[in-house]
Amino acid sequence: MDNQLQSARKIADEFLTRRHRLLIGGEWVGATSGKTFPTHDPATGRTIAEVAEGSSEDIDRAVAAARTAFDENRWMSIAPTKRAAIMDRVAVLLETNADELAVIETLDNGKPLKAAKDDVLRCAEKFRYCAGWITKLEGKSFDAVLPAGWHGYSVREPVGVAGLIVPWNFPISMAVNKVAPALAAGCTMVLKPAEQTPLTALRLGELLLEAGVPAGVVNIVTGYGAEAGAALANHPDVDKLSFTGSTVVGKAIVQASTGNLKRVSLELGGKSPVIVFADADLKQAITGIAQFVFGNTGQNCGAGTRLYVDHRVYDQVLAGVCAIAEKLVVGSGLDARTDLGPIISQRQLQRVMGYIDGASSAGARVQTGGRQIDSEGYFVEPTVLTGTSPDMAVWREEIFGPVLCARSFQEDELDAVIADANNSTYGLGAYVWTTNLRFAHTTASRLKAGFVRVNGGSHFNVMPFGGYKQSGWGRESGREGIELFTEHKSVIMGL
Ligand code: TXE
Repeated sequence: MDNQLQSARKIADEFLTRRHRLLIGGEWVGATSGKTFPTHDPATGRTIAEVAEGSSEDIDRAVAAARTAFDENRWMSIAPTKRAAIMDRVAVLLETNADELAVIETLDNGKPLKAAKDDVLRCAEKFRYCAGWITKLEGKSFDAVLPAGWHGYSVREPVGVAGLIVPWNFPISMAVNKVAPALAAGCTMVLKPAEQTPLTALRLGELLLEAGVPAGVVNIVTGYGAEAGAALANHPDVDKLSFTGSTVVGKAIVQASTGNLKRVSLELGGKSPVIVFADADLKQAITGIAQFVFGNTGQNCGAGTRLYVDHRVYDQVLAGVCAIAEKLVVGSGLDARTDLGPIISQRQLQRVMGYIDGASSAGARVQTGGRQIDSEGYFVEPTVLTGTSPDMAVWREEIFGPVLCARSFQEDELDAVIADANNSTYGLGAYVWTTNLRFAHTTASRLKAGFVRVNGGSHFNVMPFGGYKQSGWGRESGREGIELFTEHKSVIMGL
């Protein structure tokens, strides 16, 4: 471990031993019940910290604090350029504390340190990007298209108090993906991190205060989904709920929101297809396929998990992806050699193994991997399956582990492949590997997915991100991501 990392580890260890409380109205407070819950290092299964267990009463307190901050204009009364400067300061603080945040993230979530640090640095970029929108959320004038004698304009206003519920696969990134646009739009908020990974969100709370975000604008309540999460989704004084997580809970949130018809945006699961044409740059495709399915140990809503390869290059692609899978080092995220960290929990590990074992029993072939790694912690081998059929759960359902299902297709079967790729309750992402422009454009337009990546890529913070069908509602990132936290008001005036 180099010196920089050693000192980050020391600061992170000091952070872990603190009392982890709730952030309500600018103060760190214990849960009303006095209860705490443990958070674990998935690489060892051991408890690393105790965190305040927020209840519905704590959600009430946090929502009240956010409401007061909103009604008192504590955030919006700050000039737009000054608000942007505060958000820029958050970005700088994230960068300055990136090593320490990365260590905390790795201990809490398991991901390799380098990946955790990249996540933190991307969070800084997200804050900067969103800060830029503060001065650009202007409205429109309608005078030129109105009858004579009328003056009409529209304004974007913050929606009010936002509830933000985030998962454990990218803990700090998911929190920032919601906090930064909500702040840019002028909202006040209550953030509920995942119970498996509450720690970096709490550290983020400290940095927000340090940067000058006023008390009560961002409140953080750690706790379980069924209690604190459900209370936030049901709360009559929450104007907007932004959720990332499972489709099952997404549906529960929609139902919970009907009480006051709060605005809801959802970023849910996926089962993204990957189509490889024979003309693809195979080296690039093989690396990309492996990266998009095994990255973050497959715990990624956009993972490319259903692979269709033109039969002429199928053997080569399959062998290439298997060779990468076999070389990936699975282990503790703190070890610099590690490529893939653990699965988040024993429960998720069992779930992943259930899919693999179920597919093997149903006749699928394990080309590589397929086993749980016998050690402390929750490790599984990166796995490639063939011989799966569309009726198998492993082909249809989101596994959220490093598991790829592969099959080949004949050149005259493209229509069937696209129909099959679209035959999913999900529609988050899709991947196409080809050097042929016609294939690239026609396939991208035919796939029912919120994002299509041709020869790799990302949404780079600026492009819309979200899904068709049961992958969600709304698009995060870009202008739409900010507008999700606004109301559009029109004003008409007789002159
Ligand atoms: O998710 P949950 P889980 C998928 C993935 C994974 C599966 C289960 O397939 O295997 O979901 O993961 C909060 N009201 N994704 O069970 O439960 C919870 O506290 C309000 C895809 O961990 O959806 C946490 O903060 N909130 C996904 C958050 O919801 C509730 C990322 C997510 O947890 C709640 C994660 C309730 N009733 C899992 N119940 C993605 N889209 O990236 C739970 N929560």
